[in-house]
Amino acid sequence: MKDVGPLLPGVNSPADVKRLSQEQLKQLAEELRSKIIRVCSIAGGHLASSLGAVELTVALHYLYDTSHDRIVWDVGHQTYGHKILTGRGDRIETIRQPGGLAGFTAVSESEHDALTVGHASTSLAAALGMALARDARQAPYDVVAVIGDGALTGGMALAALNQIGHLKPQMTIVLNDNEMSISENVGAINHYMRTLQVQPWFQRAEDRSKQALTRMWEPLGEFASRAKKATRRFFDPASNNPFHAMGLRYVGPVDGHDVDQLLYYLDHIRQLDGPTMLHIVTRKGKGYKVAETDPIAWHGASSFDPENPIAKAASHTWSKAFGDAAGKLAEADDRVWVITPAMREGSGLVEYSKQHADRYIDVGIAEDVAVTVGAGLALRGEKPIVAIYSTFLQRGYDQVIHDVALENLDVVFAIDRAGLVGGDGATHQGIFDLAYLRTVPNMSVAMPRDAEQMRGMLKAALRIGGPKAIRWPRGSVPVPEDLPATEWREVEWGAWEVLKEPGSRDGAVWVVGLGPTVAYALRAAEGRPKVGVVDGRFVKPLDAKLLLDLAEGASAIITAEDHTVLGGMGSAVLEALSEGGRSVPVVRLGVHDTTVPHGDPAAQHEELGYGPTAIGRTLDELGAESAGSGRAAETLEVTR
Ligand SMILES: Cc1ncc(C[n+]2csc(CCOP(=O)(O)OP(=O)(O)O)c2C)c(N)n1
Repeated sequence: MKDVGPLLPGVNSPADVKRLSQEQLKQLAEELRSKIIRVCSIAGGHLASSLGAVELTVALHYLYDTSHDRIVWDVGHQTYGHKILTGRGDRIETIRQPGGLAGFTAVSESEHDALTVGHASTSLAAALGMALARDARQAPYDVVAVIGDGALTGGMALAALNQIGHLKPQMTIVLNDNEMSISENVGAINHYMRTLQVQPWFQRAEDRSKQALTRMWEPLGEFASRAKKATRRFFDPASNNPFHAMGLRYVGPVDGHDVDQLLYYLDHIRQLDGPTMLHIVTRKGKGYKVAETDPIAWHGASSFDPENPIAKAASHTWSKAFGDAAGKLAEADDRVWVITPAMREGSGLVEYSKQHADRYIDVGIAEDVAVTVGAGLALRGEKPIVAIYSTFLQRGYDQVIHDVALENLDVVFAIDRAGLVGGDGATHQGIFDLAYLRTVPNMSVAMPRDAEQMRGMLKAALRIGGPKAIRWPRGSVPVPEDLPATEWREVEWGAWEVLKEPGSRDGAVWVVGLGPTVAYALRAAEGRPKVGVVDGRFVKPLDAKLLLDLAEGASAIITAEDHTVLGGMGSAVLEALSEGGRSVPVVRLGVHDTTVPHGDPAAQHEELGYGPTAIGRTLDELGAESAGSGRAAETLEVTR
């Protein structure tokens, strides 16, 4: 078969993929790979995972028709190839950019995206639901779930397998095993999968597998006894195979970069009854040397020069400041532990994990487990810090209430990525945690405005005890002085801080900021004598005494937060004013009951009305103009 030039420009839909010959698919996969590298080099993205799934993507689109068949990609971060093959090639360069394609699959983006995702481990449950719906309506479509070995560590995925093996609908589960989560994968199933690949019978069985597979749907009686044995071994390789034990047919492991093999197995499996797991082995970053060598650095890449690729690592981030702080706290107290649900790199814990390996736990993508392991440690007198992203703590909410808060246990929640997060978009926005945490009895919720305060809060939280949540945003922060934890100044728990006094408190407009909005408020208040600025760094316990003092004589209070206003800091302020019997107009700035897509956070803060310019506009509306602007104070209108 001779090449017919570049294929990708002529492939704008799955129908175009199907028009190619099977021999051309390898070339299509390579072209897809080059395009993904180029796209990620421009603006970054989930490079390594998408490269590893290229052959699988091509094979799936060759066999299935995603305008009606449902392919449910777990997390959805590996779908750059899928997006290109499903009519989005012309916009793929906009991925994760403001107004561009989403970084994950999204039902609202394309009919070819079966599920809106971003969080891991949901594919199997969703695919089960789809298969049940199909069977209830006797509809003629196929359901395929694609899940990585990392995502399989999530309890949701395992619980869904349990149901799938019980209900046994026809479906294919592709287990894309590259031995990696973002960092090296963890857990007992992961270990089991490693042993599976080195068993000598596997090599022999793989050689015989095609023959065995062909015979799968022959009447059982026709099986020759040798073929029967080979089939059994390949399909259910060991009696203790956990997937087999859960009621699934298991096939594999198979080379996930061999399009012919993938087509062969996928095509046969879809003709079998019930659920079948096809275990494929792939290499994360496949086909791009740097990404293959260092898939951790290239999991989520920043822009790079494709000729001279160097993975950029941000240096002075909040995450790094936390990791350093955790290391110092663990040095000072041997009861301090750090638990991460599969986010070692993102949470700044690489150094910590080496220095304090005996008090570091990566539980896999299992946020619920992270929280309750913390509870267990605390019950035995240890001092756990659960390091977790705001958006992922949503997965551990019941555990926060039920396992930690009810007994007022000493668990510190170190919450990263609080606020808008940028390219990851709607599924990852950390804008709900204040609301869901401050309603929990015994829980404290705080947000530092700089890394020194973060350290002071962590230190105080560990000393005081009880459930304490400390949150910070994504992004950079100046590095604080390098001091041992014993020399850090604790932040007074529950105390707000006045950062700018107005000319007179009488008739003043106060802006209460939180984290990044503190700096915004200070900027907006510059040159405005009527305006005072407060750091509302404790949302719970709120500094009600100071708040009520400030409210006395104030003409208005503005709260600004990188969070939904429903249940957030502004709501807490309103509640405290109401309970304290103070009546003062309050304008709450923040996210107003809406989803927020991917974008540039600073620009979005302005658009959503709580960036520095937007706060300034609100101050103008409230009659708190700059000195000398000459505009008279107008009737107060609380518009937001
Ligand atoms: C609930 C949840 N926790 C954490 C993450 C962050 N995360 C994104 S991808 C990923 C690793 C997934 O590994 P795997 O499923 O094996 O896919 P691979 O990238 O290796 O192809 C993690 C931990 C997430 N998306 N969702």
